[in-house]
Amino acid sequence: MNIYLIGHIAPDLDSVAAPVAYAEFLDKSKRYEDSKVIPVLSGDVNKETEFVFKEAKIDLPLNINDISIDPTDAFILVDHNEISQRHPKIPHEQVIEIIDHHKINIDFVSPIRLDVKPYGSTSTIVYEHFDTYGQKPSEGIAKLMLAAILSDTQGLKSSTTTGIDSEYAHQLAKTTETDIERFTFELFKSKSDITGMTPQDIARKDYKIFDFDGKKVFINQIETVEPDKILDMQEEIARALEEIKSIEGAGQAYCVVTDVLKVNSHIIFSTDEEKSVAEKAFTTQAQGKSADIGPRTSRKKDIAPEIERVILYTK
Ligand SMILES: [Mn+2]
Repeated sequence: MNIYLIGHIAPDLDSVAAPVAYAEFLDKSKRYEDSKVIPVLSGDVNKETEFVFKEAKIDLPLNINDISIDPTDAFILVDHNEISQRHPKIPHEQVIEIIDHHKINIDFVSPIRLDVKPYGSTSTIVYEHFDTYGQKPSEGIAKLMLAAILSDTQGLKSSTTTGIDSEYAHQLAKTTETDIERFTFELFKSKSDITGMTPQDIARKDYKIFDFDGKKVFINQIETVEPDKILDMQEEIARALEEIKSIEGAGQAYCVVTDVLKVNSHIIFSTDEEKSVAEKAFTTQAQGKSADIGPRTSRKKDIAPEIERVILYTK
């Protein structure tokens, strides 16, 4: 039997790096000795992920669409747990384990292994396994985990960053002889690259679909060192959000543009309803199709809960 490790749809770096790193840990620790542990992709990778895997000299995993799943195979969900963020090819009853750092929203009929911690990245939880069980990651895997921690925590600056993220990032930087500041800037640059992307691609660059009490809400986030490039396209992005809503069957859609150097975000929306939700959620005043929402840079901690609160409250 195969055990597939997989991140969320529209995978970001952590969602690709953590499954690959965790697969190495599971191999070394022999937890599932009778099975083959195989990381797989839930979708196309972004430019940052491409850059990091090249730097670490590690091959990208296969896409889940290119493998055939046997009823005896099992799945480990990495960096997500909600059904709305899960690849549709994953059979619910074949999930045996979840390793994640997001809010829990699950319902299983039988017991599964859960490893959920409020750290800045899933890769931090994975490295904690190596550390706790006295296993040493290979150099490439160490680099992947370091990159994912720095990426998810916006260079250890986001509000989700914990002391453990910082401690482990420094340990990994030491073993891989990496300069954290310089590497973070390279990650930011590769994240900001929108060459060849349409407004629709931009509006889907790093999205999550949330279920707020039965209402589907699409929230995309773009982390960039050049926010004006995106904000200048707000009309086109607003139109793309409209198309996305009808494709995804979502009631509302937002695109958050985060300036990772200034630690500040803007939110782009398309309808008056969304504008009013954004203004209430972040006590701000919209201008055109966007609003400045201040130093809120974590979607799961600073942004999604505020939108959810307004949607539930004004229901
Ligand atoms: Mn993550």
